[in-house]
Amino acid sequence: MSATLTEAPPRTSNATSVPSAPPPSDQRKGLSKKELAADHPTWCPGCGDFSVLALYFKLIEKRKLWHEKITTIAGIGCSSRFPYFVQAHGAHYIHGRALPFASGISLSRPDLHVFVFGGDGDAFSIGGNHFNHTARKNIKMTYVVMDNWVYGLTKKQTSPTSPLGFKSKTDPWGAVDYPINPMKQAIAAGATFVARTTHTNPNHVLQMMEAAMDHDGFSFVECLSECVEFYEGAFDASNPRKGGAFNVVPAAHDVTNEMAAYKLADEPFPGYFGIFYKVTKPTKNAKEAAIGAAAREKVKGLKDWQILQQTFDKLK
Ligand SMILES: Cc1ncc(C[n+]2csc(CCOP(=O)(O)OP(=O)(O)O)c2C)c(N)n1
Ligand code: SF4
Ligand SMILES: [Mg+2]
Repeated sequence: MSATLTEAPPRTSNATSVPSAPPPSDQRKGLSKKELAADHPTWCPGCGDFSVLALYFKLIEKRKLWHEKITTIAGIGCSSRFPYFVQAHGAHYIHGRALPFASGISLSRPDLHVFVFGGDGDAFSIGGNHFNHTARKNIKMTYVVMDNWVYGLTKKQTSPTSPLGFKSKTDPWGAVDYPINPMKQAIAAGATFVARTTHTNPNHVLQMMEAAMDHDGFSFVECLSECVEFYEGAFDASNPRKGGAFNVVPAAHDVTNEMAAYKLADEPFPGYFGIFYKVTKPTKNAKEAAIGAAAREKVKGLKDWQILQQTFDKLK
């Protein structure tokens, strides 16, 4: 995590409006769930999304991220209602467009950690192109896709991750289109951190979100999150409490080996859980910051009008 995430906010007011200095950053208490929770979530009782929200609160509390250092962005869908329920800066944005919006925040505010939450439809259907491009640009943010294999908000249409044969309002005879594999897609698109977890294993969700947050680059986490209303039991085979198997990524797996990561991602359901892929590559944030610094160096000491004059002179 960058040191700036835990720094106290800058003091901009004068002494009369700020009677005493804020406590040093290492003495400031982490936010409690009470301070982080906004509206009561409107999800159906039993929806997997509750678990992801609770663990997000836990992560913020554990890592002492303060309101002014977090931003929570989402698109549209049940899962994308997420920012409504978080008492921090954020936006519930256009369907499928959470990532470009989040990219702008990430590039312009390096002191914030940008978290994006959303569903499988938002990420891989309408937002499919944005997913690929944000990943290949390696823009620093954490993207958690709450994958329930269905469109929940619009009441049961086939999603890009619905398995073949899934009966929905758009496929009453059963889905005929081959589903995408989010892990393979993320690796192929160029994401530099790719992990998989499931809402039924809270410790693991927290572990994956924390590792993703600490990654300097585009970090993607697929979190299976059951829609109890329109796809009940979808993930039972991954839940030991329902007779399924929760297989963690083997300790010998080399997270920097792309081919090995594909191999893990290719396993049939329930597959593996953990970090499949993690590499270090320069981020777009770092590259743009370097371009900006070099440009500023060239005009160092000049007034704004002199910089403008130089630009006009060049056009002559
Ligand atoms: C441009 C546009 N097209 C379609 C919709 C309707 N719509 C809203 S949410 C959604 C799908 C959401 O599915 P997903 O992202 O999987 O989220 P979930 O509700 O399952 O969490 C659709 C098709 C919309 N709001 N805007
Ligand atoms: S419809 Fe499904 S995804 Fe939406 S809140 Fe209900 S259980 Fe969750
Ligand atoms: Mg969905």
